[in-house]
Amino acid sequence: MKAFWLDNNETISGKALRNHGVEYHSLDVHNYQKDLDRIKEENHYVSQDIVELTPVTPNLEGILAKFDKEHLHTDDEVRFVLSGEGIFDIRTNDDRWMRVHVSEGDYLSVPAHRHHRFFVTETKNIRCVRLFKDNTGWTPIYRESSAIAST
Ligand code: LAC
Ligand code: NI
Repeated sequence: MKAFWLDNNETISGKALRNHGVEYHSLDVHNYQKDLDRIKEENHYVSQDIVELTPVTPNLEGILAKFDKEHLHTDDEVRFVLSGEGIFDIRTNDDRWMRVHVSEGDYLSVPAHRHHRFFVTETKNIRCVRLFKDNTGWTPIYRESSAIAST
């Protein structure tokens, strides 16, 4: 994990991420289920699946075009990266952007109702475990001003 402020490039530690409400851990990709089970119990996450994006994912560009617009969810956005890498931009409560590069072993939870956006890197490859609090679906709510407030 490597995180920094988009407005001044200063580094953000895992502890600082947590202070801004973004849970971060480093877990073993070869032995993670016990840790995830504990996290699920503590945070009332009840379901788990795996999501993967690769250069041959059907409609990859269409999918990425949804993720890279600033949006929020009514559930936490929980991702544990099994392989590949990605970039999360996450707003603080006072609207600063934190840029978080995640790769193998990184566990990240963007709190519910927090604006964020997501990009893949040049490799266009990421495989993640997702955790959810309920099974009602995963619908992004786009920020109205997203088109003009993207920086
Ligand atoms: C999502 C991410 C990628 O909504 O922000 O699934
Ligand atoms: Ni999202």
